[in-house]
Amino acid sequence: MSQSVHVRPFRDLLDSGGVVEDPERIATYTMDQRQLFTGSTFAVLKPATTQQVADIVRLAAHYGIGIVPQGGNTSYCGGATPDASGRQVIVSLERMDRIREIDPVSMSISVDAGAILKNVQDAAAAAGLLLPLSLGAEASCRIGGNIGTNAGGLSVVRYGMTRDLLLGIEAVLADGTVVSDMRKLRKNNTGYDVKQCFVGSEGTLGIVTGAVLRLAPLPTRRATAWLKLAKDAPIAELLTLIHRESAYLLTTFEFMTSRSITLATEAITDPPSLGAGPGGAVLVEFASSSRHLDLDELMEAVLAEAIETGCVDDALLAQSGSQRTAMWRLRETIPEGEKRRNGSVKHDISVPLSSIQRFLDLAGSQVRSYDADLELSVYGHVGDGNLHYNVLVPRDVDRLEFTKRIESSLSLQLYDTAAALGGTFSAEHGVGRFKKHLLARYSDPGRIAAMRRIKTAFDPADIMNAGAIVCPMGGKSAS
Ligand code: FAD
Ligand code: 2HG
Ligand code: ZN
Repeated sequence: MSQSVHVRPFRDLLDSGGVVEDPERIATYTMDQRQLFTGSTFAVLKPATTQQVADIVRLAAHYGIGIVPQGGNTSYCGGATPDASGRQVIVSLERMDRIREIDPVSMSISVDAGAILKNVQDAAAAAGLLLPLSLGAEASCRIGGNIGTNAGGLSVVRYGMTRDLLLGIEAVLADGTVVSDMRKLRKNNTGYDVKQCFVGSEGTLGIVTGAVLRLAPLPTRRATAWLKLAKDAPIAELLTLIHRESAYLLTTFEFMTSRSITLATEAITDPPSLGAGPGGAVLVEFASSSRHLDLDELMEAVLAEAIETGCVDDALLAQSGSQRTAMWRLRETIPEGEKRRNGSVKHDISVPLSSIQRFLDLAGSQVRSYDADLELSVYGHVGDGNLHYNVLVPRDVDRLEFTKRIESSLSLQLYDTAAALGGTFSAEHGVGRFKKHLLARYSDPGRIAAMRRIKTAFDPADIMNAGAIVCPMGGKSAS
């Protein structure tokens, strides 16, 4: 089928703003966030309503055209990128970005799936509430993408991942059926929890068009501290102490090695000089909506106890909003710092918290014996047992070649180690196209069989994001 034959039926369905055919504009949608792979498509479709999404899906199914849903295209595993066949169309939700309703009493917000995360946070804040999902890409990623990847981020230790925030959903299935379940109920045990099927499904089961998200009281008090860790500080024990003593007010526990901090520092024009101890640094935050609590006092007491244990060499409690912002900026700029250098080979691993130190020790020796000259940038959401154990691409080498080499050798050793400790090769970034082979390598066959049955039930013809995660039963390969 020629390109124009592909696109014609969609042109009839959407207004002119709803079909992008210009190759230059298309190119901005077909390259993945890490610039590792460029796919191909004949058009980007931008529906404005759920009905249009359903019509697109029906047409695509009729013509045997594949669909790749896309939000902000900030994901790391190539799940939002079409394959090279040119037979998949991108459906971008960017025109569906409305805040539908805020219910301050039920503490919920209903939105279109194309709403930008930051805009949803702001709308909630304007109503005195918090959408407790926060990540470095929040100014570009969209709620449908957050649901598609089950995004985690910087406050999971207190509020959980996207999965934990989802109360209701609206989605279009692979045959155009609309699932309309935009309820804000906290309790609803009426059979299978269908909305949860879409969480982490990376566009392979349907297109999410709307969501109801759980909100929390907006913190009015915060205490933010930068802890410099002693050599070989037992991070999990430090976390346990801080968690226990924080009266459930701990919202963030972010670990950073000094190399990661330096990378961020180099990427900031006027960087704060916070530094790290020999064991790295941790950003800790307590937050509360109560005006009756003195969080600084609580944090000071907790930090004093942490210093007494010998885990922490030194701690700085933010004395002003700008000091707090500077601490956060340093943490959030690490991915940008890596990118500016020449990128990194990313390992988004998680292990049970009790094994985090063991992972760091074992992985460190694996890297040293693989190539003692390799540089690492290790940081992450240790409060959730999640480390970004990234290998920096040397400045003077070809990034793609280096990435390929590391991913086919050292990465597997690191993932083996995580797996042996009961961990995983993808904590929060998903599987997409890039990590499909890892799913086959590390997942229990029964689990993969169950996933393939779910895929088959939702999308037997493999219309929805074929090539990501798993294929249906009877498809080309085991996963
Ligand atoms: P996209 O990249 O557009 O899509 C992601 C997947 O979801 C794709 O498979 C796509 O097909 C599918 N999808 C998109 N929209 C829909 C829809 N409406 N219906 C069904 N499927 C859909 N991630 C974290 O978890 N934690 C972090 O801390 C974090 N920090 C980041 C920091 C930076 C600087 C960057 C660049 C990325 C970061 N990410 C992080 C990764 C990324 O931002 C998240 O995965 C995010 O949830 C992706 O949202 P998106 O809208 O960009 O989705
Ligand atoms: C973060 O925690 C993101 O900042 C990005 O998940 C991780 O770039 C990375 O490896
Ligand atoms: Zn992360």
